[in-house]
Amino acid sequence: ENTTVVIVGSGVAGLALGNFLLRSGIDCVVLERHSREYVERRQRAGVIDPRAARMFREWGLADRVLDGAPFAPVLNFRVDGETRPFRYVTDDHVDGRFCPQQVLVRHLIDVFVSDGGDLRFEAEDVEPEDLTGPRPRVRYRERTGVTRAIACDFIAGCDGDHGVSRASIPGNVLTRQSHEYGYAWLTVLADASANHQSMMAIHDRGFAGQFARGPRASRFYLQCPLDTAVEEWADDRIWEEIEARFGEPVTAKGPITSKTLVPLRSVVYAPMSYGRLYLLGDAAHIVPPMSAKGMNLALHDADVFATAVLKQVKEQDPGPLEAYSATCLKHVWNYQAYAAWFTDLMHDAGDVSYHGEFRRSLARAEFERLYDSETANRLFGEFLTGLN
Ligand code: RFL
Repeated sequence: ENTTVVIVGSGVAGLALGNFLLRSGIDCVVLERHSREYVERRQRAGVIDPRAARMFREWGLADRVLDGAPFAPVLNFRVDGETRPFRYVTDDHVDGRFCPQQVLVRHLIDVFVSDGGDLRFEAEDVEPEDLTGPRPRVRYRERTGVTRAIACDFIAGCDGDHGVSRASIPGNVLTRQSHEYGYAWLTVLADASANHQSMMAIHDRGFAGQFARGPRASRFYLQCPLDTAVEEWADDRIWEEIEARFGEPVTAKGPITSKTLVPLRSVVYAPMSYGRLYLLGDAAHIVPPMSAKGMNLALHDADVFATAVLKQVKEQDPGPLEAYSATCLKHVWNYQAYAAWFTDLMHDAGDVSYHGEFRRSLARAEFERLYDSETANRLFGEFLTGLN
C-alpha cells in the first residue's frame, strides 16, 4: 500500500491533521491502536482555546467540529473561601469553547469518516520503519491477524506520551527536558452540574478546581501529595475536601464516575522530528493540566504540520517542513513558561508545605497584580486565549 502521510494515533492531533490533509486533497491513513468506542469515550481535557477555534474556522471545519458553551472571558477564583471573579481584557473576538475532549474527538472522527477518510482502528503492533530513507513504511497487524505495510512520504507521530513513534527514534537523537512540580492532582469526574464554567480555589489545604464538562458533569481537581493513592480517597472524603477548599458547599453533588491521580509535570522532547517522522502533541511535549493547554498545543502542531506538508506537496517548498520542529518548539516553550508560571502561582499561593511562606507571599503578590495592573491582565488574557 502507498499513501502520502501515515498518521499514527487518532487523538486530537492525529484527527485534526487527518482532516486538514483530507480537505487539501492529500492522501493519508490514520492508524489507531484502540477501538472507536474506546477513543470516543476517553474523558480528558475540556478547553478549546480561541486560537484553536480560529484554526478550525480557517480550515473550514468550525461548523462541523466546534461544540460546547462559548468561552466567557471570566475566571472564577475562590481565595480563602472568598469569590474573586477575574475578567480579562482581550482585543480579539473570543470564541473558545468549553467542550469535552471526547466530544471534539467524536466530531473529528465523524467528519473524517463521512468525507471518505481512511481511519483504521484496532491496529496492533504499529511499527514505523526506515525513518531516514526516502520512503519510510509503517507496519501493523489488523485484528484479524493480517500484517500490513504502508509506504509513505511522511509519518506523523500523534500517538501520545506512551506511543511507538517517539520510541522508534534512536536513543541518542532526542533531548528530554522536564520539570516535576512536586505534587499530583486527584482528578475526579462526577455527574454534578456546575454553575460556573470554571472555579479555582486557592486555599491553605491546597488547590481545588471545578470545570464544567457539558451541562450535567464536572471535572474536579484536588492538589495532593505525590505518594497518595486513589484508594485513600473515598467519595465522602473527596466532597469534604472540595468543600473545605472552596469554603462553600457543592450544591449539585452527583455520583463520582472516575478518579485518577496525575503527577504535575512539564516535558519537552527536541527536536520534534527525525528523518521523515514528525512528532505532534503529547508525543513531543506534556504541559501541566493547570494550564489547559495540552490539547491546544496538540492542535497547534497539527496546524503547523499540515500547512508544511501542503507547501511541500503542492509547491515543492521544503522550507516549512524543515522549520517544523523549530516553529513548534518556539510556541511550546512560550506556553511551557506560561504553564509553569500559572501552576506555581495557583499552588504556591495556597499550601505552604511544598514551597514555604516566601513563595506563598510572592504568589499572592502576583495574583493581586492580575487585578491591579491592566498590563498583567492583558498578558494573562493573551495566554488564556492562546493568541500570544
Ligand atoms: P492523545 O489524545 O493521547 O492521543 C494519542 C492517540 O494515539 C493512540 N496510540 C496509538 N495508536 C497506534 N499505535 C500505538 N502504538 C499507539 N499508542 C497510542 C492512543 O490510543 C490515542 O488515541 O494525544 P494528542 O492527540 O497529542 O492530544 C493531547 C491531549 O490529549 C492532551 O494534551 C490533553 O488531554 C491534556 N489535557 C488538557 N489539555 C487541554 O488543552 N485542556 C485541558 O483542560 C486539559 N485537561 C488534560 C487535561 C490531560 C489530562 N490527563 C490525561 C492527564 C486533564 C487531564 C486529566
